Amino acid sequence: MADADLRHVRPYGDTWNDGVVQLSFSLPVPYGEEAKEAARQFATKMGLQEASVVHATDLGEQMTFFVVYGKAQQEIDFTAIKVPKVESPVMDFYEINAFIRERIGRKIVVIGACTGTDAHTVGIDAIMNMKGYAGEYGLERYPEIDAYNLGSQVQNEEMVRKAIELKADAILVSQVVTQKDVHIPNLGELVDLLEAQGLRKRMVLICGGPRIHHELALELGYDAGFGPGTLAPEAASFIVHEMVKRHLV
Ligand code: B12
Repeated sequence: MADADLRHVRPYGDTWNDGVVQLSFSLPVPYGEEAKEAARQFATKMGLQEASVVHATDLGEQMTFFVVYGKAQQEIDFTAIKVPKVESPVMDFYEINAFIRERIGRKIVVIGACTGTDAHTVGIDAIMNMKGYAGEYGLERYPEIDAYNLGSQVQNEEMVRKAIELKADAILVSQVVTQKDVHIPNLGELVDLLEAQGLRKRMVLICGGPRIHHELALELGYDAGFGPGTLAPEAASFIVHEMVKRHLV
């Protein structure tokens, strides 16, 4: 294998740096040879060289799905990439409970929900449910955490009301639907409501979902953001470290 020059990175297809990528998309045209040619021309206009349609499926209703191969000419300077990440060390179930006992000295209270109009509960359940996800217990199983999963389509006002009632140390928000960027104002509204109540600085606020990343979360006024594949210990480790760091104990 050739030595990678990380300042000039291109996709690897068949040979080093050949730039070959696979692209899939649908066009609103009836299936046929003209459709394939339209897809090839579209990929060429995107800048792919030697574009070739390797798969086309009739989706019905004048819609065709394509898979196209082609050679991209662009390259990336990998050494110049900086991505904000959640930096706190990840502990396991036992270490987190011990950390809470020793460094916080009381049980902590967390509330979580899928908020706004979003009804996708599987993500927040994966983080909170007793039975857990991918081999990791959810927060309800942690003896040192009182975890309240409020479910789906919880309005921001209700989140704030519950946070006050339960004296929450941390709020966990899940946002899965991102069509038309619906998650942006919804996530921002919760921050505004917490600030209006003077609560924002007194609690840890995190969000997660398949299209959430840490940088976006910080921009929106959250303490951290967690993307696809997150496990409960990652969220819990961040919460407890953040509580100690900010003296919220
Ligand atoms: C199951 C599902 C549904 C179910 C939800 C059932 C339920 N009780 O949750 C039902 C059928 C109800 C549904 C409805 C809809 N859905 Co739907 N659904 C899905 C599907 C197939 C799987 C989602 C899922 O369960 N993922 C598994 C979990 C474990 O992953 P996750 O959510 O990413 O969670 C992980 C991380 O993101 C993170 N995480 C998530 N939240 C949080 C929170 C915190 C605090 C932390 C720390 C971490 C964290 O940790 C989790 C574990 O690792 C996806 C497609 C897909 N394959 O992803 C579409 C999908 C999400 N749905 C979609 C859509 C459009 C809809 C509808 C609008 C469809 C419609 N027109 O009616 C409705 C919306 C309903 C509503 N009001 O929200 C789109 C969203 C597109 C977009 N970009 O917004 C998707 C992507 C499908 C698609 N390709 O179009 N859906």
